[in-house]
Amino acid sequence: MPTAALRRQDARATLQPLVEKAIAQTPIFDIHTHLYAPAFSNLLAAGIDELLTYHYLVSETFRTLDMPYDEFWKLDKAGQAELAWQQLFIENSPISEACRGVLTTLNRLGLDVKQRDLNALRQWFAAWDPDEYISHCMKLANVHKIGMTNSPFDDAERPTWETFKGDDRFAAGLRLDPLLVDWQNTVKFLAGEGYNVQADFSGQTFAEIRRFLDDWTGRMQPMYAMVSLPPTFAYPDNTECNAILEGAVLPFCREQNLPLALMLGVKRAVNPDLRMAGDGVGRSDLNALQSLLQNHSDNKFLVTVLARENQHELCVLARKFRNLHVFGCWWFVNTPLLIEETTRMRLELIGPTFTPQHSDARVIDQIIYKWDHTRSILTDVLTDKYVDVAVTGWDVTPQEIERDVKSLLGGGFEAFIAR
Ligand code: HDL
Ligand code: ZN
Repeated sequence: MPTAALRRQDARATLQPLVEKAIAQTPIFDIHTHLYAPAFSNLLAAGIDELLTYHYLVSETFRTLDMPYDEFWKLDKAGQAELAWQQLFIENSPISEACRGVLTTLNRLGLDVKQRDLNALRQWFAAWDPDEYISHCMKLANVHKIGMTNSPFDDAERPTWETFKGDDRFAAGLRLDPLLVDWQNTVKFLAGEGYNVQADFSGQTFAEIRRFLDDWTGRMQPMYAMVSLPPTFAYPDNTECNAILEGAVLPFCREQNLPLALMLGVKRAVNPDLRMAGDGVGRSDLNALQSLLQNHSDNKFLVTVLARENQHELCVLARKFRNLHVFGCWWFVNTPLLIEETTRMRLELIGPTFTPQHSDARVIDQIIYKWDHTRSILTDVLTDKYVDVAVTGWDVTPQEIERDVKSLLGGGFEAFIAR
């Protein structure tokens, strides 16, 4: 009788190629990004200078750069990119996940990073048509659908919604942060847009917020509404955020069968001098999420958390509430160590009933590396889990592997939002 180790080895030899093939060949629904369809023209970022000035690299650049912050921000995009390239790739080895990602992307695009020639790279990117380049990156990343982050509060984005009639490659996400975390300013914006709202929520305010939500869901047809909330978010609580959730957002989402995506644990502007790169992380009190789930069983919640310390509790809440769909290794969790730990924990606690990753890409080229890196980790972890049951005599079939992978890479999300 072969030893247990030999049985595992045999099972892995059979299963690993099947898992690797299924994950490589299954087109991905990337459910949360900051990418835009070409119709949003100047909002879509692409190419080497955008890759090098991605805010993850900006914060890393300042680790070894003594230049005053405002001197950096006065530089043009190319100047900032050259500084990042020098600091992170030439004077230090580019082994952080964000730097490695740039190299994975360049390599998968067929570019020779050995040359370390930034200007040669720029010429290659400059030759592409923006729309064709989007499809090229999606093909290399095997991403068939990109979830956008769309804000009715963004002056640069709002006008395009008067003419945008959709793009099959993109799905909208209705971002609500200003409504929920900055009410005193947003109430003025809403009034200016013709909604009869009062800062103290008197009169028709909640009905008018719902009319605003109705107008924008009508325009965008979003997959979900979404908001990022700080570690201090509490529920129930006597705050404007809670009042708007209770009085408008949750009832509206319930009636529209529209999931609410909660991204918990971000501390905005920890270092304001870093601008978009200046946000930090804090451990959330997930009693707030537990109370939301207990009190709003007819609402659907998509949740990702930014603190490593919150991942386990989020999984346990998913075991208790079927109206909670866990997704992504968000931002500071999107590193090989934490993707592996988080994905293994989720598979072991809730089986393949979550969405392991979203890219959060801000530059279209990034979907190439963000998904390459996640696919290889998911292949290893999922194979392990199938080997664990194979040694008991339970053989998952190739069709079942394909079914599970399709669910993990967007199918489960689509089933959840359609339910
Ligand atoms: O709030 C969010 O959606 C975050 O993803 C932020 O946009 C953050 O700046 C980011 O890009 N993280 O990956
Ligand atoms: Zn994001």
